[in-house]
Formats: sequence, C-alpha cells, structure tokens
Amino acid sequence: MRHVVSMRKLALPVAAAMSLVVGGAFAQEAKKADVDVHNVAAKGKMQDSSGPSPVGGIEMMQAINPKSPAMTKDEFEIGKKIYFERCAGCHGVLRKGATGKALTTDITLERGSEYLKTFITYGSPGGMPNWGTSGTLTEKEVDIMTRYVQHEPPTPPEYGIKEMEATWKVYVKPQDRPTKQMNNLDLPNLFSVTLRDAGKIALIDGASKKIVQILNTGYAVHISRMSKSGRYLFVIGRDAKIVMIDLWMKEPTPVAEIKVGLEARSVETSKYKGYEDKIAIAGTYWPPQYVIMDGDTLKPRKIVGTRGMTSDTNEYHPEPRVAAIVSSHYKPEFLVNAKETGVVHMVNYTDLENLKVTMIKTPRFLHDGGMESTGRYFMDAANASDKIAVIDTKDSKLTAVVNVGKTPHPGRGANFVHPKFGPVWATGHLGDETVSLIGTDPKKNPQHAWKVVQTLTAAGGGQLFLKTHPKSKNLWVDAPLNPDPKISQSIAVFDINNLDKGFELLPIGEWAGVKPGAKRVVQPEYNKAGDEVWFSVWSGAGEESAIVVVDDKTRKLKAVIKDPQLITPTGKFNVFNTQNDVY
Ligand code: DHE
Repeated sequence: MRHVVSMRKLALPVAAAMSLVVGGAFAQEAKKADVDVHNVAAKGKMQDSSGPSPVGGIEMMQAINPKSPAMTKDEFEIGKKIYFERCAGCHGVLRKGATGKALTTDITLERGSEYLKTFITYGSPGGMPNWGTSGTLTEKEVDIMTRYVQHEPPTPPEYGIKEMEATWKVYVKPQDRPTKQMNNLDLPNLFSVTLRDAGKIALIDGASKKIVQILNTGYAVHISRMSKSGRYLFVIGRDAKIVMIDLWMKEPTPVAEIKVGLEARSVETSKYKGYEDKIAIAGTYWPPQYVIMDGDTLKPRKIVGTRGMTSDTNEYHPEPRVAAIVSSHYKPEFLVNAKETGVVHMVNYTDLENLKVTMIKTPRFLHDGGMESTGRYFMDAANASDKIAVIDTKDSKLTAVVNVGKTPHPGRGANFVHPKFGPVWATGHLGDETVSLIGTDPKKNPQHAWKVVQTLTAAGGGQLFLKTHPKSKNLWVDAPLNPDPKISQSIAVFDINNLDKGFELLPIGEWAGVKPGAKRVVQPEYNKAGDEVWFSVWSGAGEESAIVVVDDKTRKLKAVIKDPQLITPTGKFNVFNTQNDVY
C-alpha cells in the first residue's frame, strides 16, 4: 500500500510546525489543544506536537513604551502566557527571530495593529499558523496579542549557580547507595517511557511488557538518557528539572534532582574511558547556557553561556538555545548544539577550572542528531538550512556539510549497511516525505562518504523519528505530524535489502485498539535483542494511548501495552540501546 502526499504545500518551518499546542501539563489544556490540532489538520496544515513553554508563568517586568497601544496588567499577563505557549518557540523569547520573523518593537510598531491583527488571525504561507481562523485564539486573544507584540518583550530572569543550588537535592548519597544491583530486573532490556503530560516516566520490563514502576519527574518530560555503566537514568523535562534514578536500588529510586534553568530539552553523561558515570551535562533553552555537573549527585560545577555571534553572519544572538547534546567516545568531550548561532561547542570536561571549548561552525539552526555506526562522526541536523553537518569527534572539526530534504529531523538517526553503498546514516524530514541516506564510511567507501547516496520516498512529511537495529533488515519511519490521520497513525517500513521496492504502511494506531483520539504513532524503539520494535500511539492527555510492540522479522503485531497510567507516552528509551548509542 502506498500513500504519497506531497508536503510542498505543507512545508512549514520546523518550529512553526511544532508551535501549536497539542498537549500540555494539564488535562484541561490538552483537551483544548487537541481541538486545535484537529482544526489545523482539517485546514491542511501540518499537525503539531510541541508542549507549552513553562516560562510564561514566571514574573517579569512590563517595560512601558509610550508609543505602544495601551494594555492593562492583566492583559499583558495573558499576552505573555500566550506568547510563551505559542510564539516563543519560533520568534524567540526576546523576539529577535529564530525560525519565525523578528518581532522587536521597532518592527511591530511600524507595521501597526491592523497589519499584525490580520497576520495573527489568518497566518501566512511562510509558516505562520492561522491562530484566529483556526479557532486556537479567540478574537479577544488575537486583539491582546496584537497589542502585546507592540510592547517591549519582557525578559525572563537569569539562572546561575545560586538558583541551581537552591533546587539541588541529593536524596541518597553515593556512599549510601548499593554497590551492586539489588533487584531482579533485566536492566538492559528495561524501557524508560516518557509520560509527557503526566510529568512522569514509566519503567517497563522489555520481556513481560509490564509496568515496573511509575516515577514523578517534571513538567512535560522530554528525554531519558543513560549513564555509561547503565546504572543511572537521567530524565529531563521542559521545566529544566533533571531527576537522576538509580536502577540498582531495590526499587529504581530517584537519588538526586536539580532544576538547571527555566526551560530545557537535553541531558547527557560522560562516556569516555575513565570518565564513565563521572560527569553529567544539561542544556537549557532559557537561559541560553549549559551546565556541567557531578555525574553521581548532579552537583552543579560549571555554567557556560551560549550567547554570542552567529556562525554565518557574525551577528550577536542573545538567546542561542541549547538543543541536542551528545557524548564523545573518542575524547573526554560533549558536543553541545547552540541552535540559533549554528555553533557546536565541543566541551572538554577534564579540567573545569580551565575549560577548553572547541567552537565548530555549522549551518543554522542546529536541532537534533546522533552518531554514525562507528561513533566517530556526529551527524547533526541544521534543520532551517536543510543540511546535515558531519563533525569528526576524533579530530574535532567539521568534516562535511550535506544537503538533504526539507527540514531534517533525524532524532538520533538510523545506521545500517546499504547493499550497494556500504554503511549509511539516515534522516527523515519534517518538511517533505523523503528519507536521505548518507554514506558514512570514508575508509572503505570513500566515494560515497558524506554524500546522499539514495533518497527514499516514505509515507509523507511530518516525520520525527526513524530507527533500525544492527540485527534488523527493517527501517521504520514515523510521520506523526502529517495532517492525514492515515499517515500519522501508521508507520512506513522499508526492507533495507530491497529499498527500491518502497515501503509497507502498517496501521499501528488501529492495531492499538484504543478509543478515538489523535493516535499519532511516534518514535520507533528496539528492544535489546533487536527483534521487536516499540511504537507509541499518542493521543491527548484525557484520551487513551498505548504502546504497540511489533515483531521485527514478521512485521506482525506482538503485543499492545495499555494502562490507565500510560498518559501521553511519547519517547521510549531502551536502557542498553541508549547506553551504547545503538540506533
Ligand atoms: Fe523533542 C529529542 C527539542 C517537540 C519528543 N527534542 C529532542 C531533542 C531536542 C528536542 C533538542 C534532542 C535532545 C538530545 O538528544 O539531547 N522537541 C524539541 C523542541 O524544541 C520541540 C520541537 C518543541 C517543544 O516545544 O518542545 C520538541 N519532542 C517534541 C514533541 O512534541 C515530542 C514529539 C513529544 C514530546 O514528548 O514532547 C518530542 N524529542 C522527543 C523525543 C526525543 C526528543 C522522543 C528523543 C528522541 C531520541 O530517540 O533520542
């Protein structure tokens, strides 16, 4: 079965595509938001999945500009909340522009209220959502936003070591923790599942598919990462709270936590020989910075700001958000993506007092990425430039820049051996239906290295993640943001040895057998053995979701994991695969 939808009409910039709210930390918010998505989808715009920024609730000063249209304090507060929930992702906290246009008052006051109101109500072909006509914002809210953006943007507070230390808690000191695993769990095949809108994670046993434990983490949980030994699990939420869980305790238990800023997406741990489990790092969207911590307690040690000049135009950017962070296997270094400047900070963690950071210039805006199969090269998506930057973690330099499809979104990508071109790394795209395969073997296949060797046509645009496994012959590609439910509720699967045959579309959402809902199928994840794949079937916070497990060999349904506690499952992180960068 083939469903090919041209995404040309639907090609929104990544942040715009993801700036409408589907869920939220609160069921009520999510309910309202689900309606938003259907409205948007019905109008043929790409579905969105972003969560509201928690920054809107923070106290900030209202600067008075005599030229700005009048607003009461209450209206300003409403405007601020809406701005952070809906607009900041594209236009930036300080409105200097990111994926969306700059909205500083020199521009907005000149455009004037009539122009701005039309823009907010009807959207634009450039990617601005139609907030008014989609019903997302009421007429009154559009009016408030029209005036709000003509006021000086309020700045959220900074967040230094003092603020971090005030939130830092060690529940169980390292010396009071076990010296060996005290439970019978098959840890390498345990899955940490994000329950996004519940602010929790579920630990699910890979063999029995039973929920072992549900743990509170933070607001709109985002990702889980493992320490090198596979003992400590780190979970970070959009609220920048990190919870560190010791999987060796009798019951996996949080042993430390810290809030490292006001808004965040990424956390990672040291993987270089001799530094296993020693150091942790987290990056924040606000303030734009990253913090290096002790790997066993989360004690904050060193904060580095990312504010600085952009890689291409050498202009100052006041809020380069920290997106993906990966840990080098070749050096005691982290690779930190500063999104808006297009600079990868290669941070050497051997001497925090005399910190060495190699700044690598790449195209903008950096988002996510992962290692190719040898672990030497970081394949880094510069999504607004439609490019993948290839960074050599051994020689600490940019090796190549590869043109791919519209708005690459690889997650960590997928590595496999192509029957004709040798080892490749794959990325899907938010903005079109293609999957780009890039040659990654400069030694034995130099003619194909760092080139797109093949472009596959998957089910549609709105892809977020794709996955395979060294033992598998399948490449699974999701498209949860596609406006066509037939596509967003299914998975496209390719046979790696017969890629020209095209894909098979499996109706995972239908297989879940859940009650009506968005049922977006998101983020394939393998078990440790590499013989089954787990998919989230993701509906609203008040609706029924599930995890569907498929047999990798037969592509047949193997199990459905359902539980009232499985609220908005999105990311799933197998301990062994996350620990060892298997993808
Ligand atoms: Fe994510 C990874 C940022 C929306 C699920 N997400 C990441 C990473 C970043 C990021 C920077 C890489 C972290 C790393 O490797 O260190 N995500 C953002 C956003 O800024 C964005 C676009 C909008 C927002 O408001 O947050 C966003 N992400 C989403 C979602 O809506 C998703 C689908 C559901 C959810 O849980 O919120 C979502 N993001 C994920 C997942 C990963 C991720 C599952 C990890 C994938 C992996 O395999 O490693």
